[in-house]
Amino acid sequence: MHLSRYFLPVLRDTPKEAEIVSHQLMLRAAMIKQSAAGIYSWLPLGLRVLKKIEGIVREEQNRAGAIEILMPTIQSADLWRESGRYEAYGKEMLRIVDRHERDMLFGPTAEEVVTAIFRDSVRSYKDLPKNLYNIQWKFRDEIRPRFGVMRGREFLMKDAYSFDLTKDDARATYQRMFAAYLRTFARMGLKSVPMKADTGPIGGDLSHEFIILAETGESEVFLHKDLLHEQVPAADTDFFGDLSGIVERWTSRYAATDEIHDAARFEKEVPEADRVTARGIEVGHIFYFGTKYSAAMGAKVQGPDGQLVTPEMGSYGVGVSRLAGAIIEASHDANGIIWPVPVAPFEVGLVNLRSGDAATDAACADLYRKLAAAGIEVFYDDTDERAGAKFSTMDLIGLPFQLIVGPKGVKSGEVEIKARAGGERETLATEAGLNHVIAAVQAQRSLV
Ligand code: 5CA
Repeated sequence: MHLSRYFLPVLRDTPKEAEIVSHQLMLRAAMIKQSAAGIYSWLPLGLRVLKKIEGIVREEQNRAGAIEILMPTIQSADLWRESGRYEAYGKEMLRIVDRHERDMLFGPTAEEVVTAIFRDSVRSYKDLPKNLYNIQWKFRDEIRPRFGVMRGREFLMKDAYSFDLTKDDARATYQRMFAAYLRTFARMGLKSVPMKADTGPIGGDLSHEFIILAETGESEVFLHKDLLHEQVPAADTDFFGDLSGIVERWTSRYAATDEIHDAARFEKEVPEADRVTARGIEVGHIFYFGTKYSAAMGAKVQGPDGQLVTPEMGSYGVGVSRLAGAIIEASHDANGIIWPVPVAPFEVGLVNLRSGDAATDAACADLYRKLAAAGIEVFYDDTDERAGAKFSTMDLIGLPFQLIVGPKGVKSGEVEIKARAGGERETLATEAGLNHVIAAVQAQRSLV
């Protein structure tokens, strides 16, 4: 992509309305633009990040056996009357009346819709288990939308819903999602820690929040420090085998959000030197709630003995749009964002220090072609801005590697390379610099 043909309206100054660094940087780097309170447009650079996050979530869901569908954003109130949640959900639900005076709503979650799909199409235990997910916009009329996409009113969620014949099967499904979440967040360069959680309006008695530590997190968290070094399941993990060992390893040490924190237990179970108190961002939340929705909505399948059985359910959410902000909270410096390669909007920034100079233009065009041929996503600053402005834009948008090309280097057959994370610059012979950057990108594409 050539910057001269792109749409990147970066802001030089920090917008006053943004309280936390990810919100400030997302606005400054022209990733998002607010449209109304808690409602954002995604500009090209932000959309590329959102799609990368979505892609990782999708791959890990598929690996763990979940099947993608797409449910509507607008739902019928009657479905929610069946589950008894229509009145209970309160003011967070955006209620809509259509032209025929029918009560509709913008879905804040989709347990009812998916249970109706299941009820109308699955008849036999032989069709179980099933785990259906979608990546779809949700709306919650949050009383205080804030922190940009971290607590929006409209936000993108991956929500999966599982149906199992027995409690044991449901527990195995829960464990599969648990393990998939560990991989999902690690692949984005995040350290997530599952913590026992309150189930709120979704219900049930077993749930874990997946929390990443960041100073600006909304909740205070308490955990054993070893959890920060625990191993994430590898790509070749058998997701259909027994995953209880993985879950056991991740849940046997103390970890709790302030909602359910028990100070006495924390002090008893965790030696003082191992106690970590920090702030966290909830990037995922998984629930096992048994037959709460299947029973209320009359979803049944025929069991092996011919008797009707009400399936056991769970639901599993990932805050896809929230993750864009959460990753920035975890990875930035004073100059801007530092994208981990797997979620970077582009992998390499190519900076032409003298656009219009024939030799420099030709050298850049050649590098661009070679990077693209090697399958690297390149963002080429071919504008006639001054060098200083180009450097600060590149640092702000946080592409993992920069290739800097000026007339002097072209004459001596050299390029400068810079890794955004460490900030170190190095001058290498052009071909060596090119190969170095290609190898570095390839090495960092898969983090687990
Ligand atoms: N139905 C269940 C699981 S699919 C559910 O809705 N769970 S949830 O309420 O915990 O939401 C799932 C995830 O969505 C949260 O972990 C969080 O990462 C994200 N999320 C929730 N509310 C918001 C919001 N207002 N803005 C951005 N992300 C949000």
